[in-house]
Amino acid sequence: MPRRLCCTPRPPSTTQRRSRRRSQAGGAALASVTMVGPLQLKPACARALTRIFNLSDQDNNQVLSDEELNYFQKSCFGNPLAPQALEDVKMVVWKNTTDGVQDNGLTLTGFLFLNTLFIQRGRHETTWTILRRFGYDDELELTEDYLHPTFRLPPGCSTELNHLGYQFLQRAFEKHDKDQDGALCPAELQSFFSVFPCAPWGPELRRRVCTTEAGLLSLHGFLCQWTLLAYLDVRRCLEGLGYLGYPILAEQDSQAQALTVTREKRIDLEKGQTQRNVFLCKVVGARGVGKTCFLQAFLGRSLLVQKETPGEPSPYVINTVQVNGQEKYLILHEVSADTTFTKPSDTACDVVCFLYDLSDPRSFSYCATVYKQHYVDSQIPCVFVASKSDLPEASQQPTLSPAEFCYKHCLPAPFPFSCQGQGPPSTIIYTKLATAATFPHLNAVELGAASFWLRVALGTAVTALLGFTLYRLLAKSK
Ligand SMILES: Nc1nc2c(ncn2[C@@H]2O[C@H](COP(=O)(O)OP(=O)(O)O)[C@@H](O)[C@H]2O)c(=O)[nH]1
Ligand SMILES: [Mg+2]
Repeated sequence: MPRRLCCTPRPPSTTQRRSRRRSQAGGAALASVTMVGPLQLKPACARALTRIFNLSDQDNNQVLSDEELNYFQKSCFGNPLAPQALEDVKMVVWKNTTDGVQDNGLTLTGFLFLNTLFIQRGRHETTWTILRRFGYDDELELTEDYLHPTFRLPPGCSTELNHLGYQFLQRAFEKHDKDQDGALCPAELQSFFSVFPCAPWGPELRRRVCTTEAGLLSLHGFLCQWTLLAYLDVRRCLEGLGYLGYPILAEQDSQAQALTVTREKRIDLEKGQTQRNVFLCKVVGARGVGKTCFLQAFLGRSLLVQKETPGEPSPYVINTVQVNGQEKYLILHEVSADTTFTKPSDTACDVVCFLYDLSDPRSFSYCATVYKQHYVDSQIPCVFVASKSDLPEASQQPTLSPAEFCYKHCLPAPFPFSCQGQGPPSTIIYTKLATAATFPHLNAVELGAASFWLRVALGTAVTALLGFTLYRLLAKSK
């Protein structure tokens, strides 16, 4: 039994009864309906209809134009309104409300009035058809089927937004970017959130994606956030697209069509190529080596800028990098130094970035231990990074130096990194990480270790042992 849509239903007045009779005679009669007595929509119904109005107001000018009304009518009832019927509808609203029609379109007041009128005239089904089309059930809640359509994610696969998803989200962003400055200010963000039951994210987003210099959410940051959501929590991503009205506005069966499930990673590795566009990099290192700063540096923020960025640090950041001329999304995940690496999800990723503090003699051993225990036999590419390279180097305590350790394990030589200084930090290391993630089948030698060792050989200390191994290494890389 569907819920009642109105409070205080009243028997139709004489005028209404008369007008009903007239309206049966023809569409034009609608215009002469006079409303008497306030029939109130129930709050839940008014809320649902307000959300439907906001979604249908595609240019976000608070008015449904003829074109928007026709789109709405077509998606709810399958056919557009005849031009005369459209005029009649506006006329009846105009006659009965003070601000229901503006700029030759229907305002929210007008839209709610129209629905009240349907109900008052016993045409509840019309309003129910609208509500159901937008995913509401008898309780005026969005149905489970609507918010969470069936979506299968086999193990070893990941989820990415496809061009339909990006196109739709870009449109949603642009709709709310009223001043068209390419960023959403707090008021514009509030307007974007208006179709959600509660804000889908809070101020923590500033530490997760790139923002403009003024700290506002740019289109790039916005798309990054959705890419991260699709990758980490596909259920919430589908839900979010549902709140944004994806099936209706993109004219698709469900939000599932905005997403792609990637091929199983195992097959990518076998074939030596991948179609993926989103990669996950774990950032592993002892406490204090600079992991949080390394993540923020990926958003283009130097230490100085990071100190001025408000908010809690985020364990995830996401940005794009160019790999062989193609744009790829790279997610960095800061792995807490307390992690035990016992669950498969603790280790699973596309590339690992081992961070040690070049000025701290004890920080490398943590990386060496985690590498040997959890990654030495895996197919996951590993990259060692010597952080705080602006500070004087201390010799690391284990017997093998980081460079020797990497050499022994056929890994690229440690890459120096610093986010201290003027201007945005260098992005080279992030490109290296994304490249290693995109081409996991290429071993360290092919990824540049050979040229590094060549430089070592031509430069400083060359031991006899190194000479022989170098020869073998070079022969192998040919
Ligand atoms: N000199 C210098 N200090 C850094 C650099 N990166 C991080 N730090 C400092 O190292 C400390 C620990 O950094 P944090 O990112 O919190 O380390 P985490 O515990 O590994 O996440 C902070 O005080 C940072 O200011 C760097 O590139 N150069
Ligand atoms: Mg940290």
